[in-house]
Amino acid sequence: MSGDGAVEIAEKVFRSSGNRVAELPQRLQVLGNVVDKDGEYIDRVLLTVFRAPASYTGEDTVEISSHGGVLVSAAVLAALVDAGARPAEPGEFTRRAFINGKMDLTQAEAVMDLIGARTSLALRAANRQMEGKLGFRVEAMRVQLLEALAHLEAYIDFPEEGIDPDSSERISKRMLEVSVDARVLIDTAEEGRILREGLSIVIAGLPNAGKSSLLNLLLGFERAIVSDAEGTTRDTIEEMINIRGIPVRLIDTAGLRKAKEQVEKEGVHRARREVAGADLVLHVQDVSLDRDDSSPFSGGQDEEVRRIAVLNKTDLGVHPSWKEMEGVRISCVQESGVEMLKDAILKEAGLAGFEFGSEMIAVNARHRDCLQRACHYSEKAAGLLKSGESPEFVAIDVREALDAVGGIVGKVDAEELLGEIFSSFCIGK
Ligand SMILES: Nc1nc2c(ncn2[C@@H]2O[C@H](COP(=O)(O)OP(=O)(O)OP(=O)(O)O)[C@@H](O)[C@H]2O)c(=O)[nH]1
Ligand SMILES: [Mg+2]
Repeated sequence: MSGDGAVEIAEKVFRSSGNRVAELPQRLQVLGNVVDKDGEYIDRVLLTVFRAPASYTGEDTVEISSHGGVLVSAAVLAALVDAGARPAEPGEFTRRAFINGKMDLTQAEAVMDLIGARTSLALRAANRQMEGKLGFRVEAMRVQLLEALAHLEAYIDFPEEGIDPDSSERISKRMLEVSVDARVLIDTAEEGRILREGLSIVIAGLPNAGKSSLLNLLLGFERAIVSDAEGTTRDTIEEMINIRGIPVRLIDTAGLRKAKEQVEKEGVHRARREVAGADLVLHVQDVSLDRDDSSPFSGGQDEEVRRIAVLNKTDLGVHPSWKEMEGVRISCVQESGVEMLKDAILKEAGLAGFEFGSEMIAVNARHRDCLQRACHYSEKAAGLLKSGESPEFVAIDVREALDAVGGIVGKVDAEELLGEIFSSFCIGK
């Protein structure tokens, strides 16, 4: 519970051998019972009081650790609500922490990234952001812009002077520095997307090539049905895996062929759709058979997706027609070639030796949009200065850039923006 009244409400439900919650030392766990409004015992719990501002939200906060289980925690929550509390909205604790100045917006977002992280690399990136590494960089940009704006404002106050070439040069240098800094961060957005959402890899190819066998092999358990009947897989099957710290959404699909029957047709249709939207396609082929040069891909969009030729069933002996063919040779039955395939995947996705810069920053899509706006207006302002435009006009663009940069860390007044960010949190964070 957080906010005014948290301690008073806790008082009504908590019993601990005569201790009053209001008098408990803060940050010390105390053993006691939670009771309902009729004084009936619910659970034996530990309770901790945090006094403002030394709490997660910056407000008075009371934490109750009850036994696990759905009924127990529901009963404890119900007792608190009966005593005057209300359930938190999604992300409300972190939202309050942000509003009370405990963290900037990039740090608040990192809380979400942290909870959602699926690999150790994603976790490290979230932790860096939570430490304020991104906020720090953005703050430096803000200072540059504010100083540029202050100089421009001074000229606006004395219009008869005009900007002297020296100051003009200095201001435009600041603006260009901001745009360079912004570009460096924008370049991390693709890594950020992959760490947050996962690299999407689609397994595709002719029926019976061993696509589902490959999914199972990479996954480490028998997830998809494997059989020697062509057209075994109909619907797409999606699982998350971790390839050397990179989260990957691995998608098995129906064999690409001209299907006759309705369900398989739909399966092939779905397979093509997945292929067109993939970051990378693993084109699985059976090397024990004579090589057929015709592509199972339909041309157009799905031909443009990056692709790795995966030459499967090497254990059956390689048909001579595959001799010259480039690709990763594997056998799902013998479980060979997997590490080479992983190397190839990371290389093809541009993630070989994936390391962030020493600072491990990887921005999200919202940051990227703000940074692009900042970049655009900083460069525009520099251009206007160069062409001798009056300071009023230049200042308009500098303010736009400042607004964009401020949006990253939350230094703007935008209820709507906050609503959008925190509504994607889970309840209780
Ligand atoms: N010998 C050998 N057989 C394999 C290998 N990989 C898969 N198979 C066999 O090939 C057959 C087809 O495998 P699946 O994984 O079901 O093939 P698929 O590409 O998913 O097939 P569809 O879902 O029908 O498109 C099965 O009998 C597998 O056991 C391999 O590396 N070596
Ligand atoms: Mg299959």
